[in-house]
Amino acid sequence: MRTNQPQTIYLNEYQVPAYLVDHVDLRFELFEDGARVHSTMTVRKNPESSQADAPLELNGDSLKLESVTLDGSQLAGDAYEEQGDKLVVHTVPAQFELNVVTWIEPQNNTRLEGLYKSSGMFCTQCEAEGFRCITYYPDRPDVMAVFRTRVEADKADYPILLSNGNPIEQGELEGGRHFVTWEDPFPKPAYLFALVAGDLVEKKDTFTTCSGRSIDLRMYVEPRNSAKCDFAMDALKRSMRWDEEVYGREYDLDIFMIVAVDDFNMGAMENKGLNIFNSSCVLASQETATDASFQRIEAIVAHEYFHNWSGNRVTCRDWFQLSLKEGFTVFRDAQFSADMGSPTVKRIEDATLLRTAQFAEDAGPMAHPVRPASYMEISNFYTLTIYEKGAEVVRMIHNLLGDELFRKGSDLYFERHDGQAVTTDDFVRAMEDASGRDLSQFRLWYEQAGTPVVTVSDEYDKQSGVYRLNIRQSIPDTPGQSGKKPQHIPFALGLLDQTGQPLPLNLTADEQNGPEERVLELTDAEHSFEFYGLSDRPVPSLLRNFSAPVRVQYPWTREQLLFLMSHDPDGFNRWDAGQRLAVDVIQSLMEASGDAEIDSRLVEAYRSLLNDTSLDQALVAKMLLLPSEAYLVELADQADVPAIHEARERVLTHLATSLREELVACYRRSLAQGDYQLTPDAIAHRSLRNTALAWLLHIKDVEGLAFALDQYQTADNMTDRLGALRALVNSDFVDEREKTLADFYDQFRDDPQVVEMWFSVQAASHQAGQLPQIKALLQHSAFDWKNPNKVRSVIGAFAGQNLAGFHKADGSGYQFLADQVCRLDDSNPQIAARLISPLTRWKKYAPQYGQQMKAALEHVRNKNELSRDVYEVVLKSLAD
Ligand code: B3K
Ligand code: ZN
Repeated sequence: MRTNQPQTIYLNEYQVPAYLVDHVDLRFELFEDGARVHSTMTVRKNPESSQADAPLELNGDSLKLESVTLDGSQLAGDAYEEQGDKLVVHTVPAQFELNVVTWIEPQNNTRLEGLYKSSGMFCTQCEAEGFRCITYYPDRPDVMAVFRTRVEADKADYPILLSNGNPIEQGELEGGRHFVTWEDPFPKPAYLFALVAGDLVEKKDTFTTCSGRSIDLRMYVEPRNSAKCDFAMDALKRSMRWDEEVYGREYDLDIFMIVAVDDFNMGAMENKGLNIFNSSCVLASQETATDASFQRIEAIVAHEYFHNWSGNRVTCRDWFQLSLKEGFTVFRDAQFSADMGSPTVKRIEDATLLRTAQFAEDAGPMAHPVRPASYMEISNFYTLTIYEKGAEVVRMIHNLLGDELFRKGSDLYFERHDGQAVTTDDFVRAMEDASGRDLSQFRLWYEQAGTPVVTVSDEYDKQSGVYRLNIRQSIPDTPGQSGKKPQHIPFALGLLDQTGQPLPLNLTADEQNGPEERVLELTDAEHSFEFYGLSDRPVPSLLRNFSAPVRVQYPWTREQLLFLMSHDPDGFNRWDAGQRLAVDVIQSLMEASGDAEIDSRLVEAYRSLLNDTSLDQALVAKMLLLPSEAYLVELADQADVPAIHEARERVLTHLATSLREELVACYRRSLAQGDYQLTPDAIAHRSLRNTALAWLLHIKDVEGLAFALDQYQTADNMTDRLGALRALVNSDFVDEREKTLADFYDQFRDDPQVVEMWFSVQAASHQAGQLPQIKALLQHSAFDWKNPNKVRSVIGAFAGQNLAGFHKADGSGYQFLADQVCRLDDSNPQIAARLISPLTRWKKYAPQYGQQMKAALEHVRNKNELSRDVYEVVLKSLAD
């Protein structure tokens, strides 16, 4: 057990930096047994700091200090001090040049923070606090400097040497070595620093900006990946154009580079001019990537590119402001993806993630506001709340202001704060100033954690023709926060008549032709809204397009849900009505003892979805997917996973058996859709086909088996090949499953991204992913403990997606996870802290499970030398 507890950092203790750095000159000498880093900083006292004679404090982690020189004189040993994670220089003048030389060992860096090696190349990850693993530096985002970086390495092994900005000089050195010097004219925080050195192939393209400047676009990948770059390059160009057109943002440097690396803790990183990507989030080809991967790649390429303005040109003052860049940038990439594909489908996907995982986070022990007030380890705060809820908060501002004023607000924000490190409050203020709207109550979205619950009831008076909605909001207590104030919630709604026609929303008796949709603004704990001139009781369509990240409670009847499923003009709410109906059917099966009947109306609703080809097939493809087990857990009080799993499987079996003919027809129809394309419609057909296949195999249909084997063999793309494999893996056809799995591995064993899919298809399956099988996967020759993608694709998929395999009454799944977390904590704490998250919600589960989960957490807590990352998560999860 650890003895010295890590410190908590508080937002309200923020102080401006005592010293500023204007320029940094870096020189990296890269060798096989380590790297020497020479840093020369131009430093001055911050005129805004009240700490008059403060010593100079620089952050450092795992560094070997070789020398410190101030204004050309080497400092004597008593002039400075290395204090754990700091270098303190006791007395410094008002302005000076400081030179620091450190020795680091990238080849032994398994944390993948700072400078490290991945498949033979050097690369970096500095956000949030990785730069301090490279050299001593004021590693905080409000210290912004102009960086010049010289990289030196062996020329044969590392022909490509990259850093931020534009290349300004290159040349040969003795001993077969060479160098390249890069200069980034835009002042930036150290977290945006990047360096890459390796033997990489270069893919070239260009982009002409709106003002006519020609930008060199470059992708650098290992030679074996050179055929997998086109899609990302195209997505990059579309992102650049889109940001000009929609936000008026032009790219600023002369070159923009993307590098793919295999070992990476997260998806990608927006380093200025040199984005570094996890290979799985950038490399793709028709044969090796699924539709979901293509869409993810497009979104991440856009996201990192958009950060050039929302994050880099305007950055965060401190890490409490993380959502300033992440929430805004996720909102921007969601708008982009909606424009590139189907807006309704994109909204459904985002809302699904939010309702399944972010709501769970917001109701658990790690719940925190979009702008947290404290943290121990900032790496733990790259959360769904910061990213996804943060994006919803920006979306609500967009909805309240409308397109035009929102754009005025974002223009003002970028113009006012260009080159600055600012706060979420500055963002909201720019929106207020540009629009004239008062967002003071709205700011509570940044300060209060927890998902608001909006409870709706209604009354209709036939005589007066008045329909009244009573709307209450409440926000649950979260760790450290109770008694919350009502928030400003934009609540979009419509009313339908009995034939499904939209009704005018007249808010006064005199109004005649009110709009068919309104956004009500909820600001009090309780409101009543009256709608006039209605000759019949209407059916309400609530929270259209998921206009706020809240839970809506309304006593829908199944009749109303069926009606909305087929009539609501709001595509999102059509889907949502179907989900609510399916949830209701599954939940009532769980409540009823014995063999309760399954409502035949659910079957009929799915039958019409399958039969009616005039419907938007992209929406149908989404509507056919039953609510996930994870979502059903989230909705439960004391979740009993095996019971949830069994009830959901029963509904699936019943639907598939009753709709067998329709499924076969749907399968055949969607197969006849022509050549491979990456359009929303083609994607929808592949999704329909693979859902039909999965359902048929679920009921062990032999014709379905023939379809699956044939599709597996003949597919010209990975979506269909993997779809067939997944259907087989989740079926009872054990022999075919094993044979196909072996064949798939043989075909793709040299492609790490595909091998990762192969791992996760098994680990996420309750058929192929029971604990002994998971343990066998960890022994597989392709498994690699040092590679985060492999760890996620087996252990992450097992604990996060294979709920029935993971949640066993004997606690074996939990104990297994705890052991793996302990093992990983020594090599890569960030990954360990993420992996443990399924255990943190132990209070959510029925006691026989929850207690075992708690015991597994306690086991982790008792480990020696726990990292700060895992310590914080375990401590908070076990708190009362
Ligand atoms: N900003 C990075 C995330 C860094 C995570 C550090 N632990 C990627 C992104 O959100 O674009
Ligand atoms: Zn981001």
